[in-house]
Amino acid sequence: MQMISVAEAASAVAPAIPLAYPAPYWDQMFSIWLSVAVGIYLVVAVPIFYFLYRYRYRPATNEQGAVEESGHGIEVLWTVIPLIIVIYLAVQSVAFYTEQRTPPANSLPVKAEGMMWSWQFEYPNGKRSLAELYVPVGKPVKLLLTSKDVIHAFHIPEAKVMEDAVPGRVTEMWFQFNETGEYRGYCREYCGTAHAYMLATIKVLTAEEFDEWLSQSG
Ligand SMILES: [Cu+2]
Repeated sequence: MQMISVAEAASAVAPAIPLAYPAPYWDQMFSIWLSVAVGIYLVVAVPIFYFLYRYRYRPATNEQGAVEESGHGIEVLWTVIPLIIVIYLAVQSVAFYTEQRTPPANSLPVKAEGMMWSWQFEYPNGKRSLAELYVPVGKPVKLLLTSKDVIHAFHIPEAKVMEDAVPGRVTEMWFQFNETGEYRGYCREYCGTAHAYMLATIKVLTAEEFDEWLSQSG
């Protein structure tokens, strides 16, 4: 029960409506791992300093350390407790990872093709855009990535998501913005001279604006 309350505490800290998904899954996972790590650190480090002082060297009184004969109980305890913690972290991580990697069923599929040195996007009705990715607010978007030449990677810092764009292969990632505005997508795999300028502007529109943009012949 102690373990679950750590997760609950971490999720309670996250803002009600985050700017972009799947960022909160990473943030929650980070909070959980940090809480567990700090807890373990305190359990280990605080007694170390106490024992350093408690059993410090004193001439003539304790020059020979006592031999402690302890039962199996303590060994079982320090094996079972870490085992439970590790199993908890593994199960929790797989759950968050699965959510971060699995596009929701109602995702808008958009093809993204990387090339030296730009991004081209193609929407379900065949409309294309270059270096500008138009998406509706509050709706998950599934990017189907590939590349025309070398390996690139598409990265959206606000959504804390990144995926390689590999020639001859289709990879996928998903994200969702909950506020309209303009955000940046970056190429995050070094791909040559103009790699640093291989950006995409993500234009997050209202649903109406997006439908209107999509229906205009471009
Ligand atoms: Cu690139």
